[in-house]
Amino acid sequence: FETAPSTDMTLGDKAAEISTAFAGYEDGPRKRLKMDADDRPKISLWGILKSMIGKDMTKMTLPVSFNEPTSLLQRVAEDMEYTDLLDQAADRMDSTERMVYVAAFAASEYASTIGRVAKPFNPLLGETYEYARPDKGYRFFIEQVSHHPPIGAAYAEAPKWDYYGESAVKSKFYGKSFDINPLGTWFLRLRPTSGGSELYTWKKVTSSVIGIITGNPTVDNYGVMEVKNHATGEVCTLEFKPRGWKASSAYQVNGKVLDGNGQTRWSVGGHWNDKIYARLTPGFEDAAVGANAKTNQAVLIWECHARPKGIPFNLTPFGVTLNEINDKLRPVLAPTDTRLRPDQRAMEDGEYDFAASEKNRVEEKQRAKRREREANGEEFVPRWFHKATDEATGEEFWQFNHEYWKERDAVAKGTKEWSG
Ligand code: CLR
Repeated sequence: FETAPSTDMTLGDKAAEISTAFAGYEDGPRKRLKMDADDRPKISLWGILKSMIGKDMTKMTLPVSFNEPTSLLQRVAEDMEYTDLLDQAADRMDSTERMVYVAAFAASEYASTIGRVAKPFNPLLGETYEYARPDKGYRFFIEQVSHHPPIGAAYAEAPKWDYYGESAVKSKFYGKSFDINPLGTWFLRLRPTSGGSELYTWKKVTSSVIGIITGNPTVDNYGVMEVKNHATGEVCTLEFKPRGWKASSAYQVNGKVLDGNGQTRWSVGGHWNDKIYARLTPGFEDAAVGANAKTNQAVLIWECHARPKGIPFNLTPFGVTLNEINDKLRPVLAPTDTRLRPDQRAMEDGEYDFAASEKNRVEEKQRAKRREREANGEEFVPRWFHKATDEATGEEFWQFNHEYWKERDAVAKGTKEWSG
């Protein structure tokens, strides 16, 4: 694997633009929650769920102790844990190598689901969430643009890539399993350091809570993911094996990278909870210029971060950083930001009764607002995204208007206040 030297000056401009988002993030991400262990009451999932067969998640009223102190918006931000792979992808000279890293990124998004059988807070309509990482050079933003069906529209950007799409989840409880189908397409605009730009797209696979009846609930992820590079015609298909009855298929993911002519160039595989490797297809060794990929030995592409035991709610160390609030961030956050939700904050601090009553209160307020809109013949209009059609795929998507960070910058500089 050979790294291309950076020649593109616009990368520096982009970095400078993104850095305006870093006001408030000076202290670096937090390492722990207020609590060291959660003491949620252990209730049988089946006992509560058995009367809800056929329902989707939005229609289920569950005790707050089934929640974890993240919102669905923040769960989308968890996709950012392994963006190093995108930076690495951009630095590769060969487009099939770039694909290997992009596909590993798409698969890495599932590592955080281990041990997380809990319901994220359902975002309110118009709720937003921002997350920036000066140390990694990216910023992320998402808005809840629809309540029924629940849709969050997201846009993340770094000097070498933009990652955007919608998280629209269709869920249904089948009794045996609770299935969550993400419907939206995800887009990655990669700016390889060797020049040009490439659009990649993929759809997420099915997440499912299994083992509910047997009292051993587990999150599984399965299905076929197709990552496409629209600039070159290369495709990586990744099959996430269902856990099934054989322990050996648990967490397994396998696939291959096909070039524009449909020829297999790489095989990719491993476990989405642990490591992903890539191996060159014999006969194509010349394509990879780097030393370790010359032979057809497997190259380690991705490795899951450690999951120390004893973090409340089984969060990952990355997940712990998401709902942080401090005196630097508070004044610059939009008033709609998840971090300001009192119910979720109470949950995080272990005040479950207060979390439940606050959750009820904010949801009632939202219902009242909706009735008011309906009475006035008004429709909710998202503030930061609007519907558009993507030229490469012909698909509808939520286009970011890029106003959020500008407005926030003005707020941080004290020249403006968040409006309405
Ligand atoms: C998986 C990774 C994707 C984005 C995504 C969307 C919806 C999430 C899912 C992830 C993980 C599992 C999830 C789901 C919504 C509900 C479901 C959190 C993050 C939980 C496990 C359902 C729990 C239900 C019971 C407690 C009843 O990139």
